[in-house]
Amino acid sequence: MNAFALPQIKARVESPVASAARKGLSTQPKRLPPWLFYDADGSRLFDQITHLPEYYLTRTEREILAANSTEIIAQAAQSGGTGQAKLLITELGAGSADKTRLLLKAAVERQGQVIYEPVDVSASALETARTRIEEEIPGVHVAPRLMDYTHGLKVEQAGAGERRLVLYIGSSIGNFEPRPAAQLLRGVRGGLQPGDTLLLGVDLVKDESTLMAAYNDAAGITARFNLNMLARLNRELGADFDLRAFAHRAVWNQDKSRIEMHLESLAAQRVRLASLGLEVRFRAGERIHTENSYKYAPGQVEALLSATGFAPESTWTDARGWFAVCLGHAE
Ligand code: AVI
Repeated sequence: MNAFALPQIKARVESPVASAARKGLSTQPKRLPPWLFYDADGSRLFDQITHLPEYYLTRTEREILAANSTEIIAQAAQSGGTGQAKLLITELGAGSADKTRLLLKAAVERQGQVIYEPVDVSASALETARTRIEEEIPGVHVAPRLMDYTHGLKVEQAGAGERRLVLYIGSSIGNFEPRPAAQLLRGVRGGLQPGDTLLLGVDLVKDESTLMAAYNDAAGITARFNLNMLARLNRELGADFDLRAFAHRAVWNQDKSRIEMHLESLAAQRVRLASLGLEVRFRAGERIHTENSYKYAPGQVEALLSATGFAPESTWTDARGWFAVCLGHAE
């Protein structure tokens, strides 16, 4: 035997899905992180959610962008009193081509050619965005960036006469608690130069019945989206969750100004996660917290921008005041 042989240490490197499940199901109260929603099935279900009659968010933000994209692009190009800059557009999340298209078209009209950088952790989402956008909008060159932007934005500095416009639309910031949301935006600011801009879309507080309906749709698609998280653990970790023994629950938490999504165990039961060698017990009525979706009060989005290194410039909203899109420049 080699005298220098290292002791046999069985290193177990778990996948992010495995560690999230082990950690979240071994703590009290149980919770699973919302990024677990988005495997291929979950992404398809989310796309269906965005077309539901009750899910006003996507439609309303699109309405705002349709009415104001020319002005938004013009403001971003002139932001910080730097004259007329050429915009380089970065989007956090690969984005539904649908809403992004409105801004890209306005940018092409203004400057002829645009470089568009979708940033995402999913290579397939980036590839879909690239083909869709390049096919649909001549003048846009898509430069995908495979990256986790929640730990800071690492991008090249915009060139002379250029400004970067970062899009964080779709109210995705609402899925972060206040402190991580501010950390995320500070991380984005860290990758930008003064005069670069951020366009942030947020869902606003409104009457409870409208909010509740958006997360409890009659067709049951949001329930399937929520339950898909357990189906995913069955597929990827050899778990034996019985999907009929859990129910989708979405509730409005007034104190925290957020919709919470949970999966409630309908009976006392044990679930095995074979590849983790883990058995998890549930009491009847016990819940797994899967998502928060924060709803902002008017003025709160500007305060968030100011607190994270951006000077708010303009906010656009819809006629009902249900959703807001706010532009701020890096100070
Ligand atoms: C992606 N995010 C903004 C959605 C939301 O409304 O918070 C996710 C979602 N959850 C349930 N329905 C949609």
